[in-house]
Amino acid sequence: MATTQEVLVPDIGTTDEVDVIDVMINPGDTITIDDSLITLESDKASMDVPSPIEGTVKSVAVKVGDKVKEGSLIIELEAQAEETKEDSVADVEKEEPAAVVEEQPTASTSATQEVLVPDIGTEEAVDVIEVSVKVGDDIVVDDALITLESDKASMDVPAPMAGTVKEVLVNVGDKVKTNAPIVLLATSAAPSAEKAPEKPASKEVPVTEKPTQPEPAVTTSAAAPDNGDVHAGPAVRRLARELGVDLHRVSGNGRKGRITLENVHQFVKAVMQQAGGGISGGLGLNLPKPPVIDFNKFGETTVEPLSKIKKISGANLQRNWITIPHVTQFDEADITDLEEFRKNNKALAEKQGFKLTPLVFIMKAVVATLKAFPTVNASLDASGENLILKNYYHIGVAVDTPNGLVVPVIRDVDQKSFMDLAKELGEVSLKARDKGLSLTDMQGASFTISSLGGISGIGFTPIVNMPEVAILGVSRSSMKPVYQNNEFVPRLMLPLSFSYDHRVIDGAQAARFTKHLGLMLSDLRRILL
Ligand code: CAO
Repeated sequence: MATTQEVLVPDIGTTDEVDVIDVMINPGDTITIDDSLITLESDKASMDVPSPIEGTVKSVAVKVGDKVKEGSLIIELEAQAEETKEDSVADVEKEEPAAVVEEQPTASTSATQEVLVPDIGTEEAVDVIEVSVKVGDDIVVDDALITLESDKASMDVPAPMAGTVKEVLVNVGDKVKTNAPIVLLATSAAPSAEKAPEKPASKEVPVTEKPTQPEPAVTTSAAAPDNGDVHAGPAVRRLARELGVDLHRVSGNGRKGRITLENVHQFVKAVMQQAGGGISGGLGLNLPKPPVIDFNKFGETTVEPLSKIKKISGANLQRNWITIPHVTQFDEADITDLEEFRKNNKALAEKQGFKLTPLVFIMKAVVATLKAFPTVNASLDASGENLILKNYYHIGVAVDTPNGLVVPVIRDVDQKSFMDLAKELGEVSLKARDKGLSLTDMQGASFTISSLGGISGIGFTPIVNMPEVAILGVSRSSMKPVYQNNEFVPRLMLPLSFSYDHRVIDGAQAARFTKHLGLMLSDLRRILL
């Protein structure tokens, strides 16, 4: 049977009137015990008023901006005489305070309360990963005391009452179980009944859960943002006020979308990362941090620091990969005749002390193609609005060294013979592997070639070497049946992978580029035309 009950403002620790800054319910809402009804704010603190009973809201007697005091009517509630509350997902999400042991209760003066770890849903000890309070802190109801982390989830333990922290009984790194003491609180009054449930549950927040990507919104004006109408508890509002966070910009992942302390912390962290670089390198991206994993849990490990080259080239590769919209065009070039020519002249090169590999022919064919497609031999200027076309043909060649990838530059490739190039390529590769390259040796390329042809593979997606706008990847050639003049003939085919900056080069242009390059490679005499 339904009965109508009035819910009044409880003892709020002052006889003064306080402001109603948030009303979370509407007539017709079905609420459960401890659902926040309104938020009150005095000069010193703000606090949520939770519902002591469950039922359906018949009428709401207050609105934002009203002033109320202890005993003021908040709502009329149609309550069910018989409780039929079922265990549901909402129960798991319910934000409940920690358990309390009253040490020296007095009627209305001061008392010391021991706050215990609530029922954390496991008998195992879990880690204390954060202690949010220190001795002397004045805390209000729902302020986070500590954060616990198990294998599956992390959870804040909120304060069940207001008071001053007399002693903190746990440290970061401790392991605690349900009912372990957390803090001793000096309180001015005994805890109110509605804030000391018999078997409290903790709110679980999945470890992987992140707020949705926020826009930068840390308020820089002197005035605090008006957070009155958002769904957040007093501790969260206080933190937001301190940090100047506009809570309208923060996504809440608490019960009914309520904003939690963690949501505010994550939001501020994301904004700071955007402003200061962080993992996204100042690119305005809110990328999640890579997980920190102790691999020793799974087996024996050895730590090997990355080489200096890997660290430097890694940062550049990451920037280029993220900032350049890449597309890779794959194609094949028939190099049967080229290979015959190369083999015929290989011994000549060897006599002079160097190797004549397909790469030098590819370099020459690339330069002839760049001349036909000048926008590929180019860079975007700093504004990103102009293309700088280069009238020189300096080709960067990716060289694999024991310490990592380096890209020495062979200058004026258009003005050098195949033999000159073969000799120079041999020399710079050696210099690169002996760590003998200077900074100048690696500057000024207008286009880069990365050849894995000496190793293996049928294609890959090379990363454009900024400020260039394209790069050619070359894989290992192989004999393939090619349909020519009504029959299949064996031809030596060279796989080409042409990655380009789509802001500068479009797909059709890329396809024409690789087609033209294929023509050059299939008959080197075309280079001279
Ligand atoms: N198809 C078939 N065979 C090829 C080939 C290809 N595309 N390219 C080279 N070869 C052959 C060569 O002819 C040579 O064989 P022979 O000795 O019988 O003539 C053999 O493979 C080894 O060549 P090489 O690799 O020593 O010489 P190269 O001129 O082709 O390359 C260099 C020089 C410095 C580019 C290369 O040694 C190198 O470091 N490549 C790796 C570049 C790299 O790591 N790129 C990845 C960047 S993205 O991470």
